[in-house]
Formats: sequence, C-alpha cells, structure tokens
Amino acid sequence: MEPIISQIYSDVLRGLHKDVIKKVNTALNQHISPHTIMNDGMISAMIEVGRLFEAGEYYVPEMLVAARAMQAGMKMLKPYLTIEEAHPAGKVALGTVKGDFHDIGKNLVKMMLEGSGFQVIDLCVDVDPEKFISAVTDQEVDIIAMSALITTTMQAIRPVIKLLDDSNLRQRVKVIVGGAPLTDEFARQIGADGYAPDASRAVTLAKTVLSK
Ligand code: B1M
Repeated sequence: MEPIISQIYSDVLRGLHKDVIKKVNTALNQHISPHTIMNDGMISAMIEVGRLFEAGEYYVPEMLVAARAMQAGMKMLKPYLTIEEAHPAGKVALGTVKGDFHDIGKNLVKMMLEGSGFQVIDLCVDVDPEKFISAVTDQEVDIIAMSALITTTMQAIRPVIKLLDDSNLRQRVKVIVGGAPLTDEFARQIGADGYAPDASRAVTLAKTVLSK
C-alpha cells in the first residue's frame, strides 16, 4: 500500500479531518486513483472503526469524528468521481430509511450514481416511507434506492414496498437496496428488485434493473 494511503487510513481512524483533507490532496497530486483513496484509505478505515466499536474500544464520539473525517475526504474526491451527462441514465430517489441516520454509504452511492450519469434526488436520512412514494408520483423517478445500516432499520424497507404495492405504483418503479446488514436473500424476501453490496455495484445494479 502507498504510504500516503496508510496515512489517510490512520487519520480517518483517528478522526483527524484536517489531515485527511491535506493527505487526500497529496494523494491526488501523486496521481493515485480516487477509487484507491476511497476504498483502501477511507472505507477500510471505517470498517476498522466498526470493529473497534464492537470490541468496546471506540464509542459513539470516536465513530462520529471518524465519520466527519471520512466525509471531508469524500468531498475532496467528489469532483473526480462525478461526470456531467446531458441525458441522465435514469432518475433515482435515494435515501436512508426511517430511523436510520447513517449517510456515508448513501453519499458514496450517490456520488457513484451521479458519476455514471444518473440523476439523483437525495432524500437524505431518516426518510418517511411517504417521501419515497412522493418521489415516484411527483418526480417520476425510475428507481427508489434505499440504504439501511442497522439490523433493526433494515425492516423499515418493507413498509415502503408495501406502500408502493397498495398505491398501485410498484410496476412504475424499480426498488434497489443496500447497506451492511442486507443480503441478496433479504432483498428477494421483501420484494425488492435487487441488492448491491457496495457503491460501484449499486451502479451496475441500477443499470441492470432499468434494462429489464
Ligand atoms: Co453506527 N452503527 N450507530 N454510527 N456505525 C454501525 C452501522 C454498526 C454496525 C457498528 C457496530 O456495532 N459494529 C452498528 C449497527 C449494529 C446493528 O446492525 N445492530 C451501529 C450502531 C449500533 C449505531 C448506533 C445505534 C450507536 C448508538 O447510538 N449507540 C447509532 C444509530 C443512529 C441511527 O442511525 N439511528 C449509530 C450512530 C453512528 C454515528 C452517528 C456515530 C456514525 C454515522 C455517521 C454518518 O453516517 N454520518 C456511525 C458510524 C460511522 C458507524 C460505522 C462505524 C461506519 C458506517 C459507515 O459509514 N461505513 C458502522 C460500522 C461499520 O459499518 N463497519 C456503524 C462506511 C460506509 C462507506 O459503508 O455505510 O456500509 P456502508 O456503505 C457501503 C455499503 O453498505 C453499500 O455501499 C456503501 C459503499 O460501498 N451501501 C449501499 C450502503 N447503502 C447502500 C444503498 C444501496 C446500495 C449499496 O442502494 C441500492
């Protein structure tokens, strides 16, 4: 691993957001790929933060500062991951489900979708099921993409799909889901059109469901 990537990893882990900004800049100047900076420097650090939290070595404040450092780094990478396209590949309403405030993964999915030419309506976090439905009726999105990070909040995807069914809207929109506790099997069980384990595969999935 490039030394600068290990430094970014360690700075995210310690929540040093100013250092992360500086070092992401240095890594970009060294022509290291934004995807390497994101995956090996930052996402892997957040995975370690989760492990430390589970082990009782990190508490919520440490998770928060690490998250802030990661967000700062992601902001720097955004221009490199996003391309403008005149004709969007599709329109996506993206949000973290009701009761869940985790948004780092969702924001990455947003960046990658936008980078691949999708128009993304960001419904943010703790999204009421009705808000997803309004995106279909008022904004005519092609895809609803839901993120859930906690084993309890993943259940909040079900009411959205039920509401789509009850409003006779299910045929009008594709539903894709993701987030650490989710699986392909869970997606199938709840009647989603697909599950993606990470942001780049969310893009492939979005393209696949629209081609069907
Ligand atoms: Co939270 N948290 N957290 N947390 N947190 C987890 C999720 C947890 C696994 C930590 C742990 O115990 N190991 C655990 C959940 C356990 C469970 O499931 N039962 C947990 C907990 C318990 C909690 C609180 C309850 C803690 C507390 O208050 N006692 C609380 C809940 C708050 C709430 O939401 N109601 C809480 C709070 C927080 C912070 C606010 C401190 C902070 C969030 C800051 C923020 O998001 N702005 C935080 C953080 C940072 C984490 C960990 C450490 C990191 C999450 C993250 O950002 N990962 C996390 C542990 C972990 O995941 N290792 C943890 C990096 C990110 C890039 O990955 O989000 O998985 P991820 O996204 C990936 C894929 O999943 C996928 O693509 C992304 C990029 O590749 N993906 C999608 C995500 N969404 C997708 C949507 C798609 C497709 C793919 O649509 C199609």
